[in-house]
Amino acid sequence: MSKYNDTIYALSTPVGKSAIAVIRISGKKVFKTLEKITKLKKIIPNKTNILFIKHKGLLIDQVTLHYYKGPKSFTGEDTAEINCHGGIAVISKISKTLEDLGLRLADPGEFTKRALLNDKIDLVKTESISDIINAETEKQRELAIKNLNGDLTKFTKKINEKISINLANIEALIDFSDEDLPVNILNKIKEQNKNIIKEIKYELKKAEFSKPIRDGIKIAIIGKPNTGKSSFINFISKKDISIVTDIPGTTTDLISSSIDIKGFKFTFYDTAGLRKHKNKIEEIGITKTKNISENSDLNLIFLEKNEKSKYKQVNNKIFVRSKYDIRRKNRKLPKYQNISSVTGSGVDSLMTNIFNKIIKKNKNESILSRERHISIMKKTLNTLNSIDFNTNIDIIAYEYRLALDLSLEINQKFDIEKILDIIFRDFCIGK
Ligand SMILES: Nc1nc2c(ncn2[C@@H]2O[C@H](COP(=O)(O)OP(=O)(O)OP(=O)(O)O)[C@@H](O)[C@H]2O)c(=O)[nH]1
Ligand SMILES: [Mg+2]
Repeated sequence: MSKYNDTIYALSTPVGKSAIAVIRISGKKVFKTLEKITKLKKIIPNKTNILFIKHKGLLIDQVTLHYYKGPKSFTGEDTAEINCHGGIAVISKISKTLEDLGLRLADPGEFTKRALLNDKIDLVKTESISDIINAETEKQRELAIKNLNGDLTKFTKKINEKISINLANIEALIDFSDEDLPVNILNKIKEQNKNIIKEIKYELKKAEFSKPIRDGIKIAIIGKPNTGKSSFINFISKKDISIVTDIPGTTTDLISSSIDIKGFKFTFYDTAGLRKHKNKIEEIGITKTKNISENSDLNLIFLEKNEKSKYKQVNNKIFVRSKYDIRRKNRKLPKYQNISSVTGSGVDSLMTNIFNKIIKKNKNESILSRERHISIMKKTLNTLNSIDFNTNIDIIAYEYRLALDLSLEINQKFDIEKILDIIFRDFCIGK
């Protein structure tokens, strides 16, 4: 049974003119609504119904209609998908009709939220639905579909089960006095604990690679004024996203551009660079540069001359010298990546270098990629790691229970309100 009393509707396809648009409705009033707008006495569930929709005697559109009777639907409630023509007036008329009939426009992600709270999908699947919709590159899609397919749920179930079994074995020892503890059983428990730790560690190690896939790889472009930073971001983005002039200090704010390189999402940030500021605007710009430089996966440092030593404090860097086309006799400085944002020379080689520096070959991606999952697994690992098996068995059991509670959090709905806001922040209306 659904936990909701109201019936919602939303356009599930993007706003704008298109061949077909899908309007989704879900809730107790779905069937009554369909009766009113179709005048049909019988709508066959799970079949394509082709019909005209009308309201108050007015013909609105010819549509195909899918009706799913709850609980056998995505949300667990009565649900319908109206595939109407994707004209702006059609969408607006159907929306208005549904409002007139007492339906409410859904909040972002509300269909999925209902599916979760009506126990049709688990928390991890909810997150992967958001990830698959938001996936912009092939690698992000691959990662999201693995989790939608249940790979992460399988992993966490396996870990939870192993921790539970070990906990049961520990609890079985509670009745023994500390002196009479069966040493062989305690040793087995310790051994098993080590195995669980190893499995979690292995997955967390791989996650170092998966998280940047999900979140995108951040590349900061820094360096002195007029070194060609903005020209470079414009060149690789194939459009003028950042202002270029010969006046030093043209760029003040962060300008970002995302580029798909072999299925990976790379986001480049053009910056004001690192230098002394002359006014408040520049000061803010330089603070932003410092932040992005410290939090990026790689820094491209555009050099004016040989001021390499100025950037000793910057980690993960590639030195670049631009304007190769106008440098004296096209002088190539072997220590740097020589490029030109006018002719494009050297840019491909720089991009390959960036890719190879970040994407390590033959790395298996982890199924852990969300910060929430990684942080829960890290906390579980720390708890398991810190257990002292020479102490009193009651204390060991207590700490083991803590570890189990932690690892269960990945797919448990307690404290749901706290995490729902975080998860549904990324959803669009209609999903
Ligand atoms: N010939 C040539 N000129 C370039 C190249 N890259 C940049 N320039 C020129 O150098 C000047 C500065 O370029 P920008 O891209 O604005 O440099 P910037 O590093 O972003 O400068 P700030 O925003 O002031 O920090 C402009 O006049 C550009 O046209 C290049 O590869 N070749
Ligand atoms: Mg600039």
